[in-house]
Amino acid sequence: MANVTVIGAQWGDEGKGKIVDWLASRADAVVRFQGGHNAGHTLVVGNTTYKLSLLPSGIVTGTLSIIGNGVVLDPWHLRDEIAKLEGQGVVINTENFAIAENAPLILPLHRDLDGLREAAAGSGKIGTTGRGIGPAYEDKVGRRAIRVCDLAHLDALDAQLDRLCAHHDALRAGFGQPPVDRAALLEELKEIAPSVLKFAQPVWKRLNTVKKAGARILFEGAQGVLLDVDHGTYPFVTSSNTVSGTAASGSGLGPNATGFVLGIVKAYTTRVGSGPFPTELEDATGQRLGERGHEFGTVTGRKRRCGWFDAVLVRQSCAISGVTGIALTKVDVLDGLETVKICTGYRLHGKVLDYFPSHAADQAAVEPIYEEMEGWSGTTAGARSWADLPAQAIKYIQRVQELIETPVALVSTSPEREDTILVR
Ligand code: 2SA
Ligand code: MG
Repeated sequence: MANVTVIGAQWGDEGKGKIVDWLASRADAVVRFQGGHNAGHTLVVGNTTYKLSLLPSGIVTGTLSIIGNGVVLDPWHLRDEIAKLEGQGVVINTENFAIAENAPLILPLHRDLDGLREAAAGSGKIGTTGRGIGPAYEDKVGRRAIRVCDLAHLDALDAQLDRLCAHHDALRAGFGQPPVDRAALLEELKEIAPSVLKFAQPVWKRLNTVKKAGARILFEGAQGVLLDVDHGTYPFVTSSNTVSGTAASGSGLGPNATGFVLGIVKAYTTRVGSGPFPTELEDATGQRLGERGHEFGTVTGRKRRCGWFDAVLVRQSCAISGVTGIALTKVDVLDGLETVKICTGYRLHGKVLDYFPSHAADQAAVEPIYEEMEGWSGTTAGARSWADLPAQAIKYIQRVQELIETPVALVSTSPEREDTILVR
């Protein structure tokens, strides 16, 4: 296996966790390069279910797992997630886990601000995970962030705290909130510092060393291309770049390291949070997809919106992210439907579009153009080869591949690691 970069090609929750876990057992290092504990990756190994949100999925298999500089790190959440996994028997130590010393921290004041803004936005809210992701990235770009390496220099943090607190105090005042309790923040940082510093290092260096030694590196994306801050359904996006290119900048390896770009694609579409969703089904079929697909957020438990497969969106995601091949997941959720629909284009003010436009009002106004296909009555759940699939399901997969102009490399037929069809 060469290096692989796994990204979501829709709005997240495409089933990346299972695929990453499957690939992690064949990799020498697994790297998270963007996002934070807003991600939710579910891994089912045998009888055990692991729910990860910040740690790279490789941690479960004992593979070297790295949190890159592109991630925003909540140190308290990190401590809790490590404790939870250790409680499930997972071994986490400095041999198999490292954190980029230049990664910015998510602080309690970021979570506060995330919540205040969402509450104030009413029906115009983004529907964030409330984890402080956006405000933490803002402070990174605003050059105000406290970073992992600062935890080793907390006695020299005065000037940085001045700038950070001046900014946040002004914002908080706008919401009628008291200023940041600086002394308490510093105390909290002092208390948490050792549990993070233990793993902190220049991971760009470690990664370059393992790369030179021929290691196979797996880059684990979070969320999906349609939530990318540049390419997604702005402003209903997350605050990081979720496209494959971020694997390089978010880890400290050049773009030639990203290798095979595997786009994870769900056989239908889901979205959690607000924003446009052309193929959304607010009827019994949407309900059925949600129930059969267990479509609830891993992090927040929110019910996911469901709809038909949108080939226009996925074609666009694959192009923007240079996807080499896709893994198609959750085909079994479509089992038993009499007919299935695929969106092949949009109608906007009388014109036909073969792409998703950038303006929010246009994104909300496009009407999907559907192609209808016969469904299949047999089951695809647990299939491990093409021969196990009903003929009509194969036709559906082939049509998806044609429309998105990207080959299908894998088909996943259940959450189980081994229920996977390798196409090429
Ligand atoms: P944020 O918190 O600032 O990143 O939210 C901004 C938007 O990004 C969406 N978002 C997600 N969408 C799908 N899955 C995500 N992870 C969790 C999961 C979500 C959960 O895997 O289930 O448990 O609710 C994720 N993270 C961020 C979010 O819904 C906003 O639309
Ligand atoms: Mg998820």
